[in-house]
Amino acid sequence: MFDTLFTLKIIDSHTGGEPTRMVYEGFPELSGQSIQEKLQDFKQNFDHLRQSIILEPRGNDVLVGALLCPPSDPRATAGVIFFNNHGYLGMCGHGTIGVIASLAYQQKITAGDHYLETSVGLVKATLHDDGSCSVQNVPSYRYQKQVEVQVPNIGPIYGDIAWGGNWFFLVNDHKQAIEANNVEALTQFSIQIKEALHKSGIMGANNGEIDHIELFGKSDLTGTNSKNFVLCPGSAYDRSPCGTGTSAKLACLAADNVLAPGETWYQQSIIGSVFSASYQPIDVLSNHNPLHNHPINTIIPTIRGYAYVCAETSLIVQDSDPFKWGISL
Ligand code: PYC
Repeated sequence: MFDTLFTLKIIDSHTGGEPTRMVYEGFPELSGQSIQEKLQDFKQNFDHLRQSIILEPRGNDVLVGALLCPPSDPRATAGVIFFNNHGYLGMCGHGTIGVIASLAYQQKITAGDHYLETSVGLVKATLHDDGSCSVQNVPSYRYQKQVEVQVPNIGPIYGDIAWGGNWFFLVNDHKQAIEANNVEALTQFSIQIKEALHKSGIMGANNGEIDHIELFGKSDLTGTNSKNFVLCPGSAYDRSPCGTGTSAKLACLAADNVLAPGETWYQQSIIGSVFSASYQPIDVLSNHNPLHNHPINTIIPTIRGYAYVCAETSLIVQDSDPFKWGISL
């Protein structure tokens, strides 16, 4: 007898090379009204399903999961909980673009504006006629400028702490080559910074853990402003320019008065994919993020990119499978 324990229907896509696995059927109903409440239920009672969906042998360390849930906000097309090999993400820019492309593939949405409810606020995603998607992200801001962290065997590193839907430490001055053939060294360097931040007790507002490290270098593609390397929680690097990381970058550029509202910033990723991005000051738009008071210089970023659908399939988990909850080393 075939001992199927459960089956989950998924659509895989990638946004600028960074994969998203949208789970749209088969997941147990989560308790709670808001996505934040549902996230708590997911964490407490179904974390083994996160591992089964994301970890090998069904997934991999680069993958970001996006569980669709009923939204509590009547404006939203869907609620979405983002997760990866390490745990849960507040917002995910590339993941939002992936979800929109997947919903369009399923013919559940057409071109136009759509809202998604995330655990850190409502985001507006606009599917354009050319297939690209603009994400108007949650309010983003720089929390602290040029914070010093002493990194063992490296020395002092200075970076900005900014919120873009996740917490980032953004470093311009690092003497590393931001090149695709240097990702191993960049990963180790960024892990050391992250560990040093943690050991030094350096955090975002409200003790938010800084779980993304973003290094910047000169872009090598005409028309782009910058190239980045983003270390995600779980130690995989973002193949895309990172939607929340680009939002955090815009917040720093806005705070430094080097990018005007409405001006476009082209952010290149370590593998060469590009997001275009711009912002409006918070008072221009009335988005609301309940998790954060809005400090001075808060902006509403908009990130635009393309996602492509790669697979539509079912994950099958057999009860007798010794790796039914993934391989966690
Ligand atoms: O695009 O925001 C993003 C993201 C976060 C982690 C991976 N991608």
